[in-house]
Amino acid sequence: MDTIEAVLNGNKRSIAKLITLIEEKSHDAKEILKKIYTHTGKARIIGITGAPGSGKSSLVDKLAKILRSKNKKIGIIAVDPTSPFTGGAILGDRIRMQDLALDEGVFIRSMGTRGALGGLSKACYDAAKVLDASGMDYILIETVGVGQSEIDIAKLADIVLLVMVPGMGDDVQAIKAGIMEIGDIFVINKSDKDGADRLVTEIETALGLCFEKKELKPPVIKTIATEGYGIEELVETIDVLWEYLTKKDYLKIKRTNRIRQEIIGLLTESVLNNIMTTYSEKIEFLVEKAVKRQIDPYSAAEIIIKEKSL
Ligand SMILES: Nc1nc2c(ncn2[C@@H]2O[C@H](COP(=O)(O)OP(=O)(O)O)[C@@H](O)[C@H]2O)c(=O)[nH]1
Ligand SMILES: [Mg+2]
Repeated sequence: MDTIEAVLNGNKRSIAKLITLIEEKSHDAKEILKKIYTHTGKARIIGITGAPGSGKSSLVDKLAKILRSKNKKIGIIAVDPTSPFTGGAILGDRIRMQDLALDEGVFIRSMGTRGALGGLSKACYDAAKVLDASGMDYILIETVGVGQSEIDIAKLADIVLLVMVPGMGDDVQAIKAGIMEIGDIFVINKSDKDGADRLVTEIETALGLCFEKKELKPPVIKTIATEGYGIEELVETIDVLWEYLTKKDYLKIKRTNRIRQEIIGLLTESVLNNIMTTYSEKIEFLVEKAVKRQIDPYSAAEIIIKEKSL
């Protein structure tokens, strides 16, 4: 069980290997994850989401550098819906983050979204656990904002930074689409462009309506990631929000929901797998019958459930 020791000691090669095992859904990975679980729960998991090109990677890079100057250990996971080896954006990220990658206190990994329904995969969730157990103080998870992944990141992260840029035209739509609800902090990046102040006002107005009765309205921070402007303020805002979430037990509630969802998800997967393997022929037989309208789908499902006597 050297791997466990090495991972807990923050050995980057062992961490990388374990994440690969997780991606391959290896049985060993599951056994190791069981054993390291008690060492998780200390890292602050920060999700960074927003449209492609909004500057998420640039922000992550600058955030990581400031956190490093405070001697914090950082894990970075870049989730991309395309293969990590074909995406030009990821290549760009690699080059940009090269100096970070050489830093002993930083671990960077890009992961695909395969596995989950177009969203953040279970593997990403487990990889975050590995980084957490390995002693990272912060885990920054960047996801391309294309629908389901934003919702998933909100479930996975303790704090979600929603990145928006002025002049994209889709900002108001995002507000309408309810994506606003997942942001704990709104980052208006590319504030060097026209319309940044107008976007801030628009978002603050929308948030004012959403959060009328709630205690804490999500802060809105202007940044220029390429120049490092606003990043110190962003780090401070994250810290203040962290204190608040901890003091009010909100963090505990959020994490409790996350763990409950995980257990229910595992149960669902296991029960379903079990049924599918044991009753695949019977299910096919019932499918044929339902196609011929000799049985309805409800009764078909009930027959299987009764056989299984769940
Ligand atoms: N003008 C300006 N450009 C930026 C800013 N932040 C990032 N960029 C540029 O926007 C492009 C996309 O940035 P990237 O971080 O890869 O975005 P991502 O796709 O959201 O990860 C890059 O060319 C960056 O240099 C900013 O604050 N202002
Ligand atoms: Mg990126």
